[in-house]
Amino acid sequence: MTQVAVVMGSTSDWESMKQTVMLLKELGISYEKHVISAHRMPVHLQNFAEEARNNHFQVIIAGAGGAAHLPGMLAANTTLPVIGVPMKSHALNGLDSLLSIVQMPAGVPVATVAIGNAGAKNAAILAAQIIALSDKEVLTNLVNFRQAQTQQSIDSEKELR
Ligand code: RP5
Repeated sequence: MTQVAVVMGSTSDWESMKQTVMLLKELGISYEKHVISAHRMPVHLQNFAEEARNNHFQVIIAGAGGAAHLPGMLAANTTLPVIGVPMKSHALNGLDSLLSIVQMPAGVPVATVAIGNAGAKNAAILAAQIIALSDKEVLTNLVNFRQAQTQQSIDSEKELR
Protein backbone atom coordinates (compact mmCIF):
# COMPACT_ATOMS: atom_id res chain seq x y z
CA MET A 1 0.00 0.00 0.00
CA THR A 2 1.40 3.36 -1.02
CA GLN A 3 0.95 6.00 1.67
CA VAL A 4 1.26 9.29 -0.22
CA ALA A 5 0.31 10.44 -3.71
CA VAL A 6 2.53 13.25 -4.97
CA VAL A 7 0.69 14.94 -7.81
CA MET A 8 1.93 17.85 -9.90
CA GLY A 9 0.29 19.91 -12.61
CA SER A 10 3.20 19.67 -15.03
CA THR A 11 6.65 18.13 -15.38
CA SER A 12 7.85 21.74 -15.05
CA ASP A 13 6.90 21.48 -11.35
CA TRP A 14 9.30 18.59 -10.76
CA GLU A 15 12.31 20.77 -9.90
CA SER A 16 10.50 21.81 -6.69
CA MET A 17 8.44 18.68 -6.13
CA LYS A 18 11.53 16.47 -6.09
CA GLN A 19 12.27 18.09 -2.70
CA THR A 20 9.03 16.52 -1.45
CA VAL A 21 9.95 13.11 -2.77
CA MET A 22 13.48 13.25 -1.31
CA LEU A 23 12.09 13.96 2.17
CA LEU A 24 9.37 11.32 1.92
CA LYS A 25 12.13 8.80 1.15
CA GLU A 26 14.20 10.03 4.10
CA LEU A 27 11.17 9.65 6.40
CA GLY A 28 10.49 6.12 5.17
CA ILE A 29 7.17 6.93 3.54
CA SER A 30 6.06 5.15 0.37
CA TYR A 31 4.83 7.36 -2.45
CA GLU A 32 3.71 7.45 -6.06
CA LYS A 33 4.24 10.46 -8.26
CA HIS A 34 1.84 11.58 -10.99
CA VAL A 35 1.49 14.45 -13.44
CA ILE A 36 -2.16 15.47 -13.64
CA SER A 37 -3.01 18.87 -15.06
CA ALA A 38 -6.25 20.29 -13.68
CA HIS A 39 -6.90 22.14 -16.92
CA ARG A 40 -5.46 19.78 -19.52
CA MET A 41 -6.60 16.52 -17.88
CA PRO A 42 -9.80 17.35 -15.92
CA VAL A 43 -11.33 13.87 -16.27
CA HIS A 44 -8.10 12.18 -15.11
CA LEU A 45 -8.05 14.51 -12.12
CA GLN A 46 -11.57 13.62 -11.06
CA ASN A 47 -11.04 9.87 -11.50
CA PHE A 48 -7.76 9.96 -9.59
CA ALA A 49 -9.23 11.88 -6.64
CA GLU A 50 -12.38 9.76 -6.47
CA GLU A 51 -10.32 6.55 -6.38
CA ALA A 52 -7.57 7.82 -4.05
CA ARG A 53 -9.07 6.46 -0.81
CA ASN A 54 -9.91 3.08 -2.41
CA ASN A 55 -6.30 2.99 -3.58
CA HIS A 56 -5.23 3.28 0.09
CA PHE A 57 -3.45 6.60 -0.10
CA GLN A 58 -3.52 8.42 3.25
CA VAL A 59 -2.47 11.88 2.09
CA ILE A 60 -2.31 13.68 -1.26
CA ILE A 61 0.41 16.29 -1.85
CA ALA A 62 -0.35 18.47 -4.87
CA GLY A 63 2.04 21.00 -6.39
CA ALA A 64 0.80 23.49 -8.96
CA GLY A 65 1.63 26.92 -10.31
CA GLY A 66 -0.12 29.93 -11.80
CA ALA A 67 -3.87 29.29 -11.95
CA ALA A 68 -3.18 26.48 -9.50
CA HIS A 69 -6.51 24.65 -9.37
CA LEU A 70 -5.08 21.15 -8.95
CA PRO A 71 -4.97 20.92 -5.12
CA GLY A 72 -8.42 22.47 -4.72
CA MET A 73 -10.08 20.26 -7.31
CA LEU A 74 -8.44 17.14 -5.85
CA ALA A 75 -9.77 18.21 -2.43
CA ALA A 76 -13.22 18.73 -3.95
CA ASN A 77 -13.28 15.10 -5.09
CA THR A 78 -11.86 13.28 -2.04
CA THR A 79 -12.12 13.28 1.75
CA LEU A 80 -8.40 12.52 2.12
CA PRO A 81 -6.25 15.37 3.45
CA VAL A 82 -4.77 17.39 0.58
CA ILE A 83 -1.60 19.46 1.05
CA GLY A 84 -1.13 22.16 -1.60
CA VAL A 85 2.32 23.36 -2.66
CA PRO A 86 2.36 26.68 -4.55
CA MET A 87 5.02 26.63 -7.30
CA LYS A 88 7.26 29.67 -7.73
CA SER A 89 5.87 30.85 -11.08
CA HIS A 90 7.93 32.92 -13.53
CA ALA A 91 5.39 35.70 -14.03
CA LEU A 92 4.44 36.48 -10.42
CA ASN A 93 7.01 34.61 -8.30
CA GLY A 94 4.38 32.21 -6.97
CA LEU A 95 2.02 34.76 -5.42
CA ASP A 96 -0.55 33.72 -8.06
CA SER A 97 -0.05 30.05 -7.12
CA LEU A 98 -0.28 30.78 -3.39
CA LEU A 99 -3.51 32.75 -3.65
CA SER A 100 -5.06 30.19 -6.02
CA ILE A 101 -4.34 27.37 -3.57
CA VAL A 102 -4.92 29.03 -0.20
CA GLN A 103 -8.23 30.79 -0.87
CA MET A 104 -10.50 27.75 -0.70
CA PRO A 105 -14.17 28.26 0.09
CA ALA A 106 -15.37 27.06 3.49
CA GLY A 107 -16.08 23.34 3.44
CA VAL A 108 -13.25 22.16 1.18
CA PRO A 109 -9.87 22.69 2.88
CA VAL A 110 -6.43 22.49 1.33
CA ALA A 111 -3.52 22.64 3.79
CA THR A 112 -1.38 25.21 2.01
CA VAL A 113 2.37 25.42 2.60
CA ALA A 114 4.96 28.02 1.56
CA ILE A 115 5.84 28.88 -2.04
CA GLY A 116 8.54 26.76 -3.69
CA ASN A 117 11.18 24.53 -2.14
CA ALA A 118 10.45 25.27 1.53
CA GLY A 119 6.80 24.41 0.94
CA ALA A 120 7.70 21.29 -1.01
CA LYS A 121 9.82 20.08 1.93
CA ASN A 122 7.24 21.03 4.55
CA ALA A 123 4.54 19.20 2.60
CA ALA A 124 6.46 15.96 3.09
CA ILE A 125 6.97 16.64 6.80
CA LEU A 126 3.31 17.55 7.30
CA ALA A 127 2.27 14.35 5.51
CA ALA A 128 4.62 12.42 7.80
CA GLN A 129 3.04 14.05 10.85
CA ILE A 130 -0.43 12.99 9.67
CA ILE A 131 0.71 9.43 8.94
CA ALA A 132 2.60 9.26 12.27
CA LEU A 133 -0.73 9.53 14.11
CA SER A 134 -1.18 5.84 13.39
CA ASP A 135 2.29 4.66 12.28
CA LYS A 136 4.98 4.24 14.94
CA GLU A 137 7.79 3.67 12.44
CA VAL A 138 7.11 6.96 10.70
CA LEU A 139 6.85 8.67 14.11
CA THR A 140 10.31 7.37 15.03
CA ASN A 141 11.72 8.60 11.70
CA LEU A 142 10.09 11.99 12.26
CA VAL A 143 11.51 12.35 15.78
CA ASN A 144 14.99 11.39 14.51
CA PHE A 145 14.67 13.87 11.64
CA ARG A 146 13.75 16.68 14.05
CA GLN A 147 16.61 15.82 16.41
CA ALA A 148 19.14 15.77 13.55
CA GLN A 149 17.80 19.12 12.31
CA THR A 150 18.15 20.65 15.77
CA GLN A 151 21.70 19.34 16.08
CA GLN A 152 22.61 20.75 12.64
CA SER A 153 21.38 24.18 13.71
CA ILE A 154 23.38 23.99 16.94
CA ASP A 155 26.49 22.88 15.05
CA SER A 156 26.07 25.61 12.42
CA GLU A 157 26.94 28.24 15.04
CA LYS A 158 30.52 26.95 15.02
CA GLU A 159 30.85 28.08 11.40
CA LEU A 160 30.55 31.68 12.61
CA ARG A 161 33.52 31.36 14.94
C1 RP5 B 1 0.22 24.48 -13.89
O1 RP5 B 1 0.67 25.37 -14.84
C2 RP5 B 1 1.38 23.63 -13.53
O2 RP5 B 1 1.28 23.23 -12.19
C3 RP5 B 1 2.59 24.49 -13.78
O3 RP5 B 1 3.13 25.03 -12.59
C4 RP5 B 1 2.04 25.61 -14.66
C5 RP5 B 1 2.74 25.70 -16.00
O4 RP5 B 1 2.68 24.45 -16.64
P1 RP5 B 1 3.49 24.20 -17.99
O5 RP5 B 1 2.96 25.16 -19.00
O6 RP5 B 1 4.94 24.42 -17.67
O7 RP5 B 1 3.22 22.75 -18.36
O8 RP5 B 1 -0.83 23.70 -14.38
